[in-house]
Amino acid sequence: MKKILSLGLSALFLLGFATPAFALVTTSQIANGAVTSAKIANGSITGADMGLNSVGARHIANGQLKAEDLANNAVTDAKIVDALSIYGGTIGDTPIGLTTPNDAVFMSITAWDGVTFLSYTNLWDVDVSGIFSLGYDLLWIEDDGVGSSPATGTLEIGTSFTQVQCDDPDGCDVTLGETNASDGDILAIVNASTNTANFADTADVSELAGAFAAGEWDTLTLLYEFDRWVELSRSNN
Ligand SMILES: [Ca+2]
Ligand SMILES: [Ca+2]
Ligand SMILES: [Ca+2]
Ligand SMILES: [Ca+2]
Repeated sequence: MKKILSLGLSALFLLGFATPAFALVTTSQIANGAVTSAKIANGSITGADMGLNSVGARHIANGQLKAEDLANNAVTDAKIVDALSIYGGTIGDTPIGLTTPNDAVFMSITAWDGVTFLSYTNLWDVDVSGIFSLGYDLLWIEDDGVGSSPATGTLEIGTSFTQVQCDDPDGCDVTLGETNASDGDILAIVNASTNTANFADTADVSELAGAFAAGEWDTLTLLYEFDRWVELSRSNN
């Protein structure tokens, strides 16, 4: 009688009339490649079907996860660690703390073209605890080869420190340029040559306390005020 009952149930299963409570299907029962994406309906596997950490980096081939696979704003701030560590990479066109001032600590920052420091708390615009360096630029004026006539050159600000090298034994007449200058620019000039560098007191261009014939190692410091350079100080060294 038992035998007959057992045969009867098996027959029912084969005919699809009943579903046995079998154990879950394990990976060992699925041949490699047996389940392809074509056999899985769109959306049939959801996050609830997968255990925590069940999909690791080793399951995603290089380049397989693309922008179109992620809905807009699918990765929220909560899913990203607070500490951003980039090893051997760069940040391109990525604003950090764009609208709200944020703190960032770096060992070293190199910026091309320009850096603007804005005051948010009105405590400090720039707080330098190390060496404050003005950079270095050189205005080299060659000997014009004309005796008793000074050579001429135009000093256009490139960095806040410019060294003048005058090779003309008759001296060099240096004109202050205004093409690169912006309101508030500071320019410290040092004559590093034995020949004299002459700076004129010229209205609308270089407003000095008077003409300055700078000898070797003499300095002239200027501030650009709207539409002209004005003298801050000079030193006869
Ligand atoms: Ca000359
Ligand atoms: Ca001017
Ligand atoms: Ca003057
Ligand atoms: Ca001197």
